[in-house]
Amino acid sequence: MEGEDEDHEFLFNTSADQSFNKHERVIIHIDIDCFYAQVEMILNPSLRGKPLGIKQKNIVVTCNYEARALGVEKLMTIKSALEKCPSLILANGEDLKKYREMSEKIYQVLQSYSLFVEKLGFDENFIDVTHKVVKCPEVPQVITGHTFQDSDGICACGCTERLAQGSFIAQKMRDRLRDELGITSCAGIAFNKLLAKLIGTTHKPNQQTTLLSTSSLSLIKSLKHPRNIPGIGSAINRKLEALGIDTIEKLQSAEIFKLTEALGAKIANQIQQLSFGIDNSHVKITDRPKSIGAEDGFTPIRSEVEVQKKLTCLLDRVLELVEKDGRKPSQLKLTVRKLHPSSHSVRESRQTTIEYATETGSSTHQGPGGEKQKVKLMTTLKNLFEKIIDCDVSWQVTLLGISFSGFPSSNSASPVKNSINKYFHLKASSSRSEEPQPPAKRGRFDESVLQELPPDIRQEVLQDMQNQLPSSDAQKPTDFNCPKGIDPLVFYELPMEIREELLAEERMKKQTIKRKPNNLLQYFRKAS
Ligand code: TTP
Ligand code: MG
Repeated sequence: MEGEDEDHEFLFNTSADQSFNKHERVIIHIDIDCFYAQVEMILNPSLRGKPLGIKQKNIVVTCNYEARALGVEKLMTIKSALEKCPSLILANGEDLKKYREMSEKIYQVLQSYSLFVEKLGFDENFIDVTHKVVKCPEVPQVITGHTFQDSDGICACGCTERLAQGSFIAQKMRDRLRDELGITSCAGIAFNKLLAKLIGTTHKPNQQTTLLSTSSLSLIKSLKHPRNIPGIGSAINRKLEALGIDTIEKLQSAEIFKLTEALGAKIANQIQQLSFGIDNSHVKITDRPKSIGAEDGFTPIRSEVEVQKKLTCLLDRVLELVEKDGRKPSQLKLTVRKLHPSSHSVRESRQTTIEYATETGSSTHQGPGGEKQKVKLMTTLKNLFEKIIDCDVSWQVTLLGISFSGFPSSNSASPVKNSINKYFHLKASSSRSEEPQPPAKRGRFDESVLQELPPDIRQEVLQDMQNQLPSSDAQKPTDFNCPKGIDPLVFYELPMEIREELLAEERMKKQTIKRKPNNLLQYFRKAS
């Protein structure tokens, strides 16, 4: 999202990996156009073509581009927005459920292109498509969409060709979002996350822009003030201003010891590198929590009525979190801390399977459906409590905790899992043949091992596995496995069986085995 004022955790960790200093990577940043407004227009098409604002309390958090043309801006008060545009239609945007659901669908579409998708808020995603980029000289080098280039210089490392292919992939992603979900978006394509995010905003709405690496410094300088660099929020900015640093150039030439004194070494280094457009951070695969819960500790309570009061409050809090998360849990756990007569405490938990209804009528479970569900859940909690505490003898409790888990994982059918399986199968396969292996021949891998790894290590493992994929993996066309004379991007779009057939033809040709002319190969050579 634009316009963030807080210093959030660094999205752009510049110290991550110096080997990325060249322009090896291809990163796409996708930001949905007027996100909440688009969702409202999809749900109610009669709003299309009319100026529409989405309100939360007395603020217009966003508005469609018709309203923007009439002077309405994001984060205006409703009063000023209506002064600018009296015909503005206002939709209530306080129930986030529909936006969250669309956000999830967008994420799923993007994940079908690359395992490396990092979700940022509801409507932004970074996608690393480096591994999708074909190292074939015959690939079209034309950039799809706009190009940001302020000089004639072209980098010799091959990044322009890679970015051109990235722009082609970005267009495909955006086309799919439009065709499948009816959503339009903007994309930025560059060799790092920071630059991809920045360049994507230069042509809006429903457009995409590619930044050539030779122009990255001028893009950064065009931001003018350091506060316009994503990652530099108001707190850092205040400290920079106190040092008299109010332009990008001043930040670039600032003495590092002065920056370090004010901000600490880590941030000082990071922001100075950002001011040169350097960002080596990885696209981190977005993880979701395995459980959602809350606990409450208190002075000892001894009656079931008090327990019920506490659990009702806790349940309300946790249901709100579950609702915000948007997934449907299948397990409910109660944790109780019992105070023994000898005054030592013991924690004990019990868990059970639940039927959780997602359509409860309101995001805060206040509707009739929500009330019914709460009553059912309270009964379940009471049963769990009675399994932990024998209510017939005296007892004291000093903590209660509720947690939901057993969410339908992104795991079972999602493209992520499939991709992870694929990579592990390949890695674990004893065969290092250049030929694509049928799934049955591939090794098996316990995926939980991957899930247990810390995110950074997991990222490295996945990256490493990608690097080790046999070049014949049909998902990853390279100059080695794309038949000569065929546009690899055309090749990549073909169904797997056709690709395998083409590769088989090519191999046979190489082995100079006499056979009749290859019609399939001829066809694609002509077509591309
Ligand atoms: P943005 O991507 O900043 O805005 P947008 O998608 O509406 O418009 P643009 O075409 O310029 O990208 O934010 C995404 C959604 O987040 C937005 O639709 C509404 C919501 N939002 C807030 O809830 N609070 C905020 O302060 C902002 C800026 C956005
Ligand atoms: Mg947006």
